[in-house]
Amino acid sequence: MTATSLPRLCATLLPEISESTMRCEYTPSDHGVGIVHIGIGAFHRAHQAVFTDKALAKSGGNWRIVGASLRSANVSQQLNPQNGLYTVIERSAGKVSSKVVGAIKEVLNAQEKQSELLDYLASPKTKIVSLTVTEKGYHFDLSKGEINWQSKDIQHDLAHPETPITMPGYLLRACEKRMLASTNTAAKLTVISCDNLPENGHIIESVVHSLAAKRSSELLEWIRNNVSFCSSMVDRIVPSVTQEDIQEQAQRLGYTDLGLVITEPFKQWVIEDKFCTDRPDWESAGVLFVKHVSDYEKLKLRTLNGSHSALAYMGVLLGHKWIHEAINDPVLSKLIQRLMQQETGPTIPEFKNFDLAEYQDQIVKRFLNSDIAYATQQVAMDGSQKLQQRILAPMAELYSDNKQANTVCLMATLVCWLRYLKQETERGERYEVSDPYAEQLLKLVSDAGSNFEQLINQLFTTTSVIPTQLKNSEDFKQALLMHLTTIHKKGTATYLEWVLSL
Ligand code: CS2
Repeated sequence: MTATSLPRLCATLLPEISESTMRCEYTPSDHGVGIVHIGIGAFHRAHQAVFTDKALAKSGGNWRIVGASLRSANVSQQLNPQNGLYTVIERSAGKVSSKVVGAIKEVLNAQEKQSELLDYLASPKTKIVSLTVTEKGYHFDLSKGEINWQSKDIQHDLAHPETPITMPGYLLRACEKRMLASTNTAAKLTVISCDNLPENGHIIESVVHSLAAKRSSELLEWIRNNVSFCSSMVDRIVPSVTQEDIQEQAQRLGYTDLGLVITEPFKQWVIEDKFCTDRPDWESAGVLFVKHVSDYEKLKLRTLNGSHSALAYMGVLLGHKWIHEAINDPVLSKLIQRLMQQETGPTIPEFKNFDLAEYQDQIVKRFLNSDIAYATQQVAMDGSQKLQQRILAPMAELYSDNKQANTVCLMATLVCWLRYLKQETERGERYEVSDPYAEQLLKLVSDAGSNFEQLINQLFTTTSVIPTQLKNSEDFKQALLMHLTTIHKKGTATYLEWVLSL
């Protein structure tokens, strides 16, 4: 489905690309593969692959990437006919810049190319496996702090370890193949998590270790000795690309690119320096390597992602389609400032020579960037997987410090998420809720109706959304009840004004 009549981007077209679009500054085919990336969506293409592209241009090496999609053939169809090439378009303040990235060699759709993917994952030439599979792809229960054994997909992988379907299942099988092939020197592997989860590397380490322990003690031991799991904090706002974007950009670029990504100029990657293998010269591309990444993760998850989620649920209910519209709403703008300054801000650890207020201002400016339209519904997805690290963890900390007064905007986010699960905006427009637990959550909200005691009890006892510490707090329960009753009686707009008056 080529969207335009202009020629398709590919290796042979590369020399003909006009000067205004920068081409990758190296010959991609000169470099072998050293990285497998699982979950090759737009975010990876606009983030880790861009850092790797810069490192290849600067210092070379066999660091090209084989991307894998576990569930869909879309990206392989977009990129393989283009020899893995695609354009990264940065847009802000009316300015546009474009660059063709050559870091990706090819994309494997796991459903069709499972054994090829497992071979790449197990190859000693692959030193690094990086991950962007979204929160739900980890099959980890944050509130219990352990692998979600109830997950049907995890149960599948336990029963069929040689033909896995989950990301952890693929990692486990890759390790097993490496162990079985080991001669004198084991093929070590570094795994880097790039999803918005706190201590994401530790999470995947714990999930893989738990699975390995069920398989064999020998495998668990091999993984402990030969695989390191690095946490990382990733940041770049990357909206989904539409067919209209592809059409519009083709006219400007002079070629058709079905794999292009549109993003903001800002990007940041902080990685825990725990590699047991070599790595690309990512430092030269601006990556920061640190001993502990969890403070950076807290900073970003609570400030940017927490505010994003607040804007998303409040925004959808008030009829704002885009994040830049939501942040332009005076009430939402005040709420977000207060959320960052008085609520999440005080829970962020201090960094040397770092100005938190400036960071918060920069985030508001990034949200205001209307040149990259980011849908409130995109951020609203998978709330059951996002609220804990973004909203409920800082709230629990504030409660334990007896600072309940500074949690009203956090509470409003939780309440707007519950109201969002009614699948109807204030004006009565209907929408779909996308969440791995959608069925259960929608039923819970609809069965409870205006019986909010029931809603709270069900939420506490049948889901793992609310952390135990908050569930045990009578103050939290009473506050939640009051907020739910108020939004129900007054409607979202008046409710949010009331929140600001507290
Ligand atoms: C967003 C993130 O969709 C979401 O949940 O909050 O994807 C956000 O845009 C990125 O984390 C920015 O780095």
